[in-house]
Amino acid sequence: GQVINLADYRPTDFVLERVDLTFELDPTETKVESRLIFHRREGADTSAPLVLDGDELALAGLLFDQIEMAPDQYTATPESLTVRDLPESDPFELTITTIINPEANTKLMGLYRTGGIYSTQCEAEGFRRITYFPDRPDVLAPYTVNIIAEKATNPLLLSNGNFLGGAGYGEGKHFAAWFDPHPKPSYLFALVAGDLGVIEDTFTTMSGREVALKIYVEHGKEPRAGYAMDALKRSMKWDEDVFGREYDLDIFMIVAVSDFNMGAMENKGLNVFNDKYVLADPETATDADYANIEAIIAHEYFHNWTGNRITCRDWFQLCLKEGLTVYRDHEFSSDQRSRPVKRIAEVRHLKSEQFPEDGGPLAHPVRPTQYREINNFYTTTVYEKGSEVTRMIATLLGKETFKKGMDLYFERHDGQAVTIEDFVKCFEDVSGRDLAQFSLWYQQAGTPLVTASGSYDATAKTFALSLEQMIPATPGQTDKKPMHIPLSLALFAEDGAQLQPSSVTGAEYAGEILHLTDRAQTAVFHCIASRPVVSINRSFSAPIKLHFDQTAADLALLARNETDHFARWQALTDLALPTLLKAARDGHSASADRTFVEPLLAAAADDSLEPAFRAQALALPSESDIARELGGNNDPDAIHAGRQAIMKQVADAGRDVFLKLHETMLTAGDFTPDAKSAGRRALRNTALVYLSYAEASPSRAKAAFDAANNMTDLMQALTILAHRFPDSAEAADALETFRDRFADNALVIDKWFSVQATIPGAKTLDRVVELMENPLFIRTNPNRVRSLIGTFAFTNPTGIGRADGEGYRFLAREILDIDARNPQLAARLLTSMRSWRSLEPVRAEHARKALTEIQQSDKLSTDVRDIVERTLQ
Ligand code: BAL
Ligand code: ZN
Repeated sequence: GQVINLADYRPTDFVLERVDLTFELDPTETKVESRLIFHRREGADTSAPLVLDGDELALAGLLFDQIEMAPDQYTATPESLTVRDLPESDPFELTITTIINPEANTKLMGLYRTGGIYSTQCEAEGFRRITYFPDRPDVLAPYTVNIIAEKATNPLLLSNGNFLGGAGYGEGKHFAAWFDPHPKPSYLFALVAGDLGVIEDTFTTMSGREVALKIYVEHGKEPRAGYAMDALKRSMKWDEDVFGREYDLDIFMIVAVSDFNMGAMENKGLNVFNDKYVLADPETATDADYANIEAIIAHEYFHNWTGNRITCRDWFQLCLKEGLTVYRDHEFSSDQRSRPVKRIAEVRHLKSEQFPEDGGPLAHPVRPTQYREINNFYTTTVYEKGSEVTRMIATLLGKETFKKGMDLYFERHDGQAVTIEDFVKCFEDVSGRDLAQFSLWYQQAGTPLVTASGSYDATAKTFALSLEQMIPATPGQTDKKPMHIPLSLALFAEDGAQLQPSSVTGAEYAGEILHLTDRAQTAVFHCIASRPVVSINRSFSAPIKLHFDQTAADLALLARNETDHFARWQALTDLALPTLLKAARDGHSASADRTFVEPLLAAAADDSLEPAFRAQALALPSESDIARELGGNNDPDAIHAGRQAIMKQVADAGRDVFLKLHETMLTAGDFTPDAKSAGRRALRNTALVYLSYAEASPSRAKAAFDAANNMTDLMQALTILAHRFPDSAEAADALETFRDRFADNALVIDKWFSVQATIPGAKTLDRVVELMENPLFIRTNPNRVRSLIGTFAFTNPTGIGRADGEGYRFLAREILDIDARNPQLAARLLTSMRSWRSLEPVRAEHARKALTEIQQSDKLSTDVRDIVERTLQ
């Protein structure tokens, strides 16, 4: 694939006015007739040919204003249709016919048919696999879609917009017509046909319009769609209340499918979801599943305004819709649940997924300036760091001004395809602030490192805080400029009370936000009566790494007294890290420092704190967190052994606390998935993990497994048995019982694969290979592949990274195998190798060889080639 550059952007020569599509659905020979009305753009070169995109297409017919075109007037290849010598008429109509094979489409991009259901995935460049088209996000038009199909197998015929009507159509067939009046780019096109069950509801919008809500699922699964419907209605209401955004069609549909590359897709009026993010009931879904469903239903719904009504000019602007929409779904979940607990979870995710990306060979700016394969840019940098950048704008401007900026954005750009500059300009216009330096967050890759040191002058009653920022070099970017970093900051006295300075010099400080804008800066806080304990980057106001040497006593004070509970969690984590890092070197002989264990147990036992917060505090930094902090020469076995030793010591020291939590953190009555109950379950189950260390026996977990009345408890007990006591009869029994009970539930069987793929140690590879032969493992199903191979590659460092290199060789083989069917899935799996250079030399060499083996294959997709070459460079 060739490199596409942001700097080369140019609008099209032709403006698309209208799209009329007719699909005659057939499993292997679907006929697509596309009528496109174009006019020449004012000022465009009149001799310019019309070039349309294709991907693996064959042209079956071409009419210009209803007249067949002569073969010398155009060139059709699988990748493009070029029409030369266009007649004078303007506007003009082009009618293009293609025949496509949905059953053979294993890439799951474009129109595909699996399990008897036709569905589409067009973002980013899937529409060109359906018909020749100007397949780019800045080409917007209203669509009419006619679908013709066999009635018996496809009672349901769905597309975007409002339903126009339908009727019988010849023998055994019927048709349906849909019209979407809102101009949209092709990536938001969707079509679904087949035989599905439905649950229905309605929502009355703020202006009193009634919207029909429908969620389509496989027959028999309707009862499991209720929570998704509830989440949808709450999302619609929240977007009205918080962002003033009203829904704009008569109907909103969600379809859950089981073969899907992504999590979900925000097609206009017809969201298509991976069923993992729709289906839930207490027996089969964990609390985490419920939270994910709520967040993703909200995310796709929120795209209706941030993505669909206002879309991206080009794919470099992907964060314009994704970063912003992630920010919106984070805010929604924070309002629905506990804000500090949600923030802790967000930051954990950011650090474990985005920081390694930003610090490795795949690092790229939130808004990249070049790509070879856009599918490879649906990354945590674009999504999660993009959300953090939006969040920083809100922090810099304050809630009200941020709201004004969003209002202006919706008003100014509705119906347009715009850029990050257009977005940022709205906030500059409402605030009067120059955001040029701030915009470096979109342009410079790499996680900024901020180093802080403080000194108190008791005579002058001043506290000086020196800050320095450094942005590491990343691929293609060596010299970085200093960024505008908003640091939420507070000072505390020894008694835990907050200290208010009379004034601050040397840096802008307002609303408890300190603006770090220079490479090095010293802020002086005046009238500080006693030596302060500083809390920096509260609520994780900026996505940075912070180096700040604080004593254990100061951190313990923050862990006890910070009013910001995110900062309390951060303090507890900072207390634990040195012990865990040291343990990664000392292995089994590692010992836990009391200064970290005591505050941790105090927080665990503190009934004034939310249970969900306490569970987060007790979940010590993971092995990959520790690896990231160590930064190089990493030995996964040593990290694992060290962490295990520390877990055991915390468990022994806190045994009474954990026993009490396990006894008392029960939830009364029937299962409910609300955040409070989920928090109690999380804390109780965390206590159970520690007790498995303290008691060194599977008995309690086995009893919990037998007693569980919901999937959260069942899964936690199963995980303890399988991970902590993998060779025990209890673990084997529980795995078998679980499999037999849920063998016909694909989403639960995914969990059964994952729990086994994540058993620590070198032996797990053999188990993974064996599980791939299990009849329940279906190679063509992305969820199944991710649950077994993906989980193994991404979250089992001692398994994938076993010292003899077999893990990496296995992964290379599987990636090549998957790439032949589904390049997107293969490329995503390969990103699990992004941190290979921070392994110790022997493992790093095994990883390099495995990557080279992939690179040398002569049949690679553009997707995998792009990732493997960047990973090795
Ligand atoms: N647009 C792809 C799926 C999502 O981010 O919502
Ligand atoms: Zn999205």
